[in-house]
Amino acid sequence: MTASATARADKKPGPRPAHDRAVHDRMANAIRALAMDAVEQAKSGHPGLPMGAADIATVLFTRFMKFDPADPAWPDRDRFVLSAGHGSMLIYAALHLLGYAAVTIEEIKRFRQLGSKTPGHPENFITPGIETTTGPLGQGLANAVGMAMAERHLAALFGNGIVDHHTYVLASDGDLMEGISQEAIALAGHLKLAKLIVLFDDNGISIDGPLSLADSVDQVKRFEAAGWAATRIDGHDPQAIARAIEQARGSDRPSMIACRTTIGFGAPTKAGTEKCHGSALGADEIKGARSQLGWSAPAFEIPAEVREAWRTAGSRSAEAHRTWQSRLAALDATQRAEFERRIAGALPKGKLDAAVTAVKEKLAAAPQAIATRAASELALESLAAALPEMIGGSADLTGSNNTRPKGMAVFSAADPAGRFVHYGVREHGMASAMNGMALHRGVIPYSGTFLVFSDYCRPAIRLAALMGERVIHVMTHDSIGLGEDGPTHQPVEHLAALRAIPNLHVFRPCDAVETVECWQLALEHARTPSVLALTRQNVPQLRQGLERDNRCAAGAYELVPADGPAQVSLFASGSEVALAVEARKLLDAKGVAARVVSVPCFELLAQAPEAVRRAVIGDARIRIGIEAAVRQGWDAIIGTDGLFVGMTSFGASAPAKDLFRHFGITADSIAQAALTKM
Ligand SMILES: Cc1ncc(C[n+]2csc(CCOP(=O)(O)OP(=O)(O)O)c2C)c(N)n1
Repeated sequence: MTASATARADKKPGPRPAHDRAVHDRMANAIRALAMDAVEQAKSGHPGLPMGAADIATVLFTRFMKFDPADPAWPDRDRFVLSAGHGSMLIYAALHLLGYAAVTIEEIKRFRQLGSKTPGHPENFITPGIETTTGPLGQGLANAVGMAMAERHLAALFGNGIVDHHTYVLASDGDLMEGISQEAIALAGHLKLAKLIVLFDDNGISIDGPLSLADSVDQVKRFEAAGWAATRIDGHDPQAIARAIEQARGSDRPSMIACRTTIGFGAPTKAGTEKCHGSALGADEIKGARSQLGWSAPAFEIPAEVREAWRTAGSRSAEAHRTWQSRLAALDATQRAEFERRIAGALPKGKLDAAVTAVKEKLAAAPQAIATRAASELALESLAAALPEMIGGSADLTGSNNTRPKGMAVFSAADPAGRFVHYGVREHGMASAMNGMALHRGVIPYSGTFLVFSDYCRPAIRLAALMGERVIHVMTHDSIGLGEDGPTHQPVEHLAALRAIPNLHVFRPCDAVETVECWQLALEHARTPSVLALTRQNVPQLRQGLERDNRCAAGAYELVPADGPAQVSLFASGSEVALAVEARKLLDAKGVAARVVSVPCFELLAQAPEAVRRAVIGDARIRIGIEAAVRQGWDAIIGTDGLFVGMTSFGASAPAKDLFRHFGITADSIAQAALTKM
């Protein structure tokens, strides 16, 4: 063998030879037994999927997957996404059997209990070896598309010797019925993500009963139509599974393998029916299953030879891991440091600060009365240059969202080094793929759509917040200020709805300077996703002069003090801050002292130290909140007796100026509200 051939062999260990059929069956039955026993003990859970998909998982994990239980975070491990998260015992059983230290038999016994490593649905932030949090069907599949995109991108930058892994998904009927799956499949097919392999647990059963009650799609044809390689096999035949996976690994397109399985395989009366989908089988059924499967070991006990076979499989990639480490060590020192920095998610701090300061200096020297979406583009020109890990995109609104800074190449099958993704009109798939990219590590995804379509992204944003992933959503056209497109496009309740999600930062900057500060905060918070709500319409630059501190960091701050002891506090966000500043002048002319507080981020204000919060809120007798959206959430700042100038209905189609007047969101009406309350 030549040296280069040896290197290749190191890099790509071929599949392990097949286990003897009897051995395979015993290994798969270990998954089935653990699933039955854990669900029975918890008196809740889903035994049907793990029992049905046990053969698939056994072949995949013991013969194909590249991973090292000793280092679940090995950057070049193959990813496995259990998109059908309700079947969590499948992955817990596999992790336990393969030797992942965190998933002990005690944890399996504590399935679904408080504080266990084996929660009801897989949580990546609880259990080492779990790649993403799944449960809401369809999300895992779309996350996996993002993981496969990140893999291609990083491979293009750092070489196949450092990044070269597959992303496998186990998806159920439910995953494929959800609309998000279409977005994910279409995007993956278009991008030719050849290292993405979906194993479809084609059991023809969902909760209500046979799939035929609700669905008659030919999934093979559907995937083929989207540019995938797709095939149908017997999901209980280990040889057929292995052959199909081998073929998929050689494909130049993403692959879907429809594995015909029997839900609850082995359960004497419930197999093949919805009765074993989501409840404990019961003692008699389990007894019958044990006898049918030829599994005589007591509950939670794995015979030594079966455990040994699984452990051997668990250590099969240790050598590949070692050779990967030596390739990383042999990398040019700068490249290696950059790869490690990016995988760790550490920002090049000095560079970020310098990029932010550069933008602020420009704005101080030549103030700009521009839309905050345009200010965001200005910020991105600097930020994206300083942070090569930023991968942008838009759901077909690139020119409106201003998310593609000049010179950012397009990510495509032909150029995976590109950093701008044309997601197409697929907001949900985009947001979910972004989660997958962030989970992969090595990239910071940001992208754009209209704020009103945050509803189309919401399930994925919620999961990003739950997982604590740094994804950044640029959401422009953030109020009636977008004008003529009318109420279908004018967000009214969206800020409140997004602010209701725990661990999500919703930023609504008032001008160009705040916009760059909010970008900085979104990037710096590594465990919190962000939404940047930005205007379509121009706004004045209210922050003049150069302030190096990030004033938005406290969530809110006094932008304009009152002339003397404040009688009125005007709190506003985004485009309405300029109205508050105008209203302050009107009040001043009437001898009323008012201060203006800009509130770019409710959540950061809520987290600020009590003294800071108190000082910002102040003690003026009259407090007025101003935001071209519903009041919900504002009482935390203005109190239940505070006044609110905003929206109480949907918007309308007209030029923006007319709409602000029509809905009474003007400097006059703000001043009038204060005077009436004096
Ligand atoms: C978005 C979403 N809707 C509904 C559910 C509730 N749910 C859990 S599993 C399931 C469908 C079960 O059918 P299938 O996906 O075929 O899984 P299997 O019965 O084969 O285990 C549903 C509706 C969910 N988890 N996510």
